[in-house]
Amino acid sequence: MKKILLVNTNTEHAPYPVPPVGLCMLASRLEGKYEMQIYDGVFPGGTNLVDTVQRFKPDYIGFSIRNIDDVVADRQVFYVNAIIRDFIEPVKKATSIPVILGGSGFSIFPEELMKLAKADYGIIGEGIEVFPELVDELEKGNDPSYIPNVLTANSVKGPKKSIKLKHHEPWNGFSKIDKWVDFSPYRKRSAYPIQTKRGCSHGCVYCTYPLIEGKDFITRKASEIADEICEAKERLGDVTFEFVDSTFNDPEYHAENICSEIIKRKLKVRLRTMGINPMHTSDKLFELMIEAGFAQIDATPDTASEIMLKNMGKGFNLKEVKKMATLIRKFELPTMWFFLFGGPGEDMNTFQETIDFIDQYVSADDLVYMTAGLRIYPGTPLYTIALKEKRFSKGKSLLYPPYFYYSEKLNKESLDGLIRKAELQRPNCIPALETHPPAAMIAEAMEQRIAGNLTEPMFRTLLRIRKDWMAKEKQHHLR
Ligand code: B12
Repeated sequence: MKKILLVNTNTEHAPYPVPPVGLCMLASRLEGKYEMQIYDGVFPGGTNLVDTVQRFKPDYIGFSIRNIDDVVADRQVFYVNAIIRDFIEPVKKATSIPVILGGSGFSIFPEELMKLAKADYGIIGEGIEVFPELVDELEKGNDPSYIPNVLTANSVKGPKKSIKLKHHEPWNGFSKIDKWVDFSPYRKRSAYPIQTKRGCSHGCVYCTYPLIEGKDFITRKASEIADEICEAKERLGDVTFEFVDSTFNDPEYHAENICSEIIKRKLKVRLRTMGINPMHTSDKLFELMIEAGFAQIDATPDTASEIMLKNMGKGFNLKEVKKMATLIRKFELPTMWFFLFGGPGEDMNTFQETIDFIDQYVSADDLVYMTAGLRIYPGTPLYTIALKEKRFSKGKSLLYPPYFYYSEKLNKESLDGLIRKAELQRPNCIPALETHPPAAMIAEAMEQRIAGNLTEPMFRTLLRIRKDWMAKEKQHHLR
């Protein structure tokens, strides 16, 4: 049987280390047909990768490139050089097996990354359908460049866009993460990721999700998702399950079906999710989510200004954002809020409208992340807006340095100043630059959680400590 090694090149530990769910899905799909192994670089970096390659002797090697940069204008961590230096180049030096690239970061900048990494093949977008097809064609000795979403070293002339693929619905998204990678180091501060669908049909101007996942929602069966959670719980015991979909409650019926299935089976699990879409919230959804075991959610309206909701292409209105906020308070669901300032047309008034919303609707125990500047990615509506505004010329690579969009009416300095002022008056509001808590704060939080047997979301513990530290610092200055 031919062998395939899949390599997770993501070494980022903030805000917490994330298990390579996409690679595990690929491995689970291909096992049986090929002998599969995953090298998880999160904790060792690339240190023992060449040893692994020499021992396993794969016929093909796939590298997942998830993160390009950290999307924070004032930090600008760029991951790509280290990925090539520590993972891809050492393997290329040690062997001549075909190098295949994929992953969400790769899918945003496929041509640039193919060239930089001197890769043989690349797959844009989801891999579970295309990766087996690519390997089959290579096994037959065929040129695979005709396969939708596949790039080859000889056909890197772009732009080749992510093309909608036919999934064999209902599709099997089991990742069985702990079978492929050691889950124990993830237990401390991470969660078990679950993807319940692919795709995003929304049109937020800056967002890459439709480019990576396609524009249509392609859902998994609720019963299959419950099976996956149930089996993982049996193997791993007490872990938090995190939904990693673009938005959890789209389509609305899908989120409700998943919750109902979990309730029906009495799974008694701890759940959290990324983006809740304000458009599809209701008492019914929140009741089901609480009963199913949701311990926290992320609310990502980006803005609470009617004008900016429109300019950012959010597809929902302020009334719907207020409704979501009211439901969050009613059901006392711990929430991390995310606001993104500086989009097209942002000015002092629209900024203030969002701050007023925070004051009126967001609990002081909930966290508010405030980011300034929108990272521009090729293929997004914001890219077209920026081109029209002559921010840069067509063809300019936006891979590095990352380009951040700021409204013409509110420049970077003024916006940073407004955010700083808002933060000083509201201890639960945190600018993007401070979203990685210092190691000492994390250590104190872990201590408190163990000593007090705390089950509250980690962000609540961190927020309390942050408030204590801020109060102490204030007292110190007053003395
Ligand atoms: C969920 C998510 C998070 C969650 C993760 C929670 C968790 N427990 O896993 C949280 C909120 C913690 C998070 C944090 C961050 N994230 Co994030 N995240 C996502 C999101 C929405 C989904 C990722 C995911 O799990 N998808 C589901 C799995 C199944 O899909 P997948 O891994 O992509 O794999 C499929 C394909 O990509 C492909 N594939 C994958 N690998 C390979 C390899 C080969 C060889 C092949 C052929 C195919 C292939 O096949 C797989 C199966 O179909 C993506 C956006 C998106 N829509 O992809 C952003 C995204 C990956 N995140 C991004 C970023 C930047 C970050 C942060 C750096 C932000 C920050 N400053 O903190 C951190 C980094 C965290 C870390 N430790 O790495 C960026 C990366 C691009 C960039 N600009 O660099 C993305 C693309 C969003 C964006 N801005 O466009 N994130």
